[in-house]
Amino acid sequence: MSYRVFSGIQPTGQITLGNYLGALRQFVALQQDADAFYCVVDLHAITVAQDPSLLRERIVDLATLYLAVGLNPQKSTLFVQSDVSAHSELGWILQCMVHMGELSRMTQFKEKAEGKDTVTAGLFTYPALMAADILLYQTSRVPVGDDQKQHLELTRDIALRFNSRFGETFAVPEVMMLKEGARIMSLDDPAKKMSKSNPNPQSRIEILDSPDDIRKKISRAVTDSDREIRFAPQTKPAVSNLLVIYSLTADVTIDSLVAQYEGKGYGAFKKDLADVIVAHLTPIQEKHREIRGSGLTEDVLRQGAATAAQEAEETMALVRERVGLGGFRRR
Ligand code: AQP
Repeated sequence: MSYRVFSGIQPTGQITLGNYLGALRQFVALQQDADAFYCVVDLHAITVAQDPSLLRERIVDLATLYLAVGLNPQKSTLFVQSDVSAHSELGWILQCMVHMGELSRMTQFKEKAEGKDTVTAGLFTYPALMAADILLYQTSRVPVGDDQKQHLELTRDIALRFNSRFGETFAVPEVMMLKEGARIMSLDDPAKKMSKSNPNPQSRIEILDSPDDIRKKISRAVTDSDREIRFAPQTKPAVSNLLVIYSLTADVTIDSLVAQYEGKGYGAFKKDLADVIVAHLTPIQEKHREIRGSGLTEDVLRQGAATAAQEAEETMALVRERVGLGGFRRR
């Protein structure tokens, strides 16, 4: 039987190999069996300042990338979060269900707030909006990278709390995470996760990077002190991260890579890794170029918003009734 999947990505920058390997690639695999809803979460993006015209461009770029990596709009619903106002409405209701203490414990908030003079209230309540995104669609599974695990756990707690207070309303979702690749690390610092909004572009491979840029970034990626290619995340985090990227991109095991590069040093390994990434990303980039500007993305998003709004409204009608809210316009 088909099951409901929901996930989203923020249009906060160019999508990285981390976003792709940890999340986006799973979206494509899941659409075979799942009834999937995939979202460009633009309301989440504005929890930090965004340039309006750049934001709009990135929304279309990201949705185009969804299509370019193989999401099929006949099988999955693709839409933009702000096109379905139920996200904001349920987000507010769930803000009234989540506790300040719970939000204060979120490591992503702490990381993003660190060193800033001011942070928005939206950044703090971000997990309530994320819970709304997921719960609106009666989602049973959420494919995400490791950094979203804590938010998912909070989503489950909020769903259980709501259900126990108001009666069964939401499906309680399960997190789906890869064993390897759920946390791809930065190329310049293996202690930090690869991130699309990291100010240093050398820290990440972007899916739309040119072959030249990919080769340069991989050749400059930090390595560990000895010259051995071994998988040891604790003692050799940089090379282990490159091995994970290689293994997932080329679809070969880490053990076979370690055997292949025994005694060969970092130069040959990095050159082959860059070739593998370029070969993997070239068809995606070609497809992206073909779709961008054709009008397909906009059509898909228009249709997706209508489908998602209808689905979300079913949940919202129940939520409003359970909570005891308004309802006069609709009666
Ligand atoms: N480094 C990563 N490795 C594996 N998965 C990752 N994800 C993010 N970084 C990695 C997963 O990508 C999905 C989309 O992420 P997001 O756009 O919702 O925001 P994020 O998790 O905060 O990702 P970024 O790239 O670091 O964005 P910014 O810089 O805007 O904060 C999620 O499933 C995430 O787990």
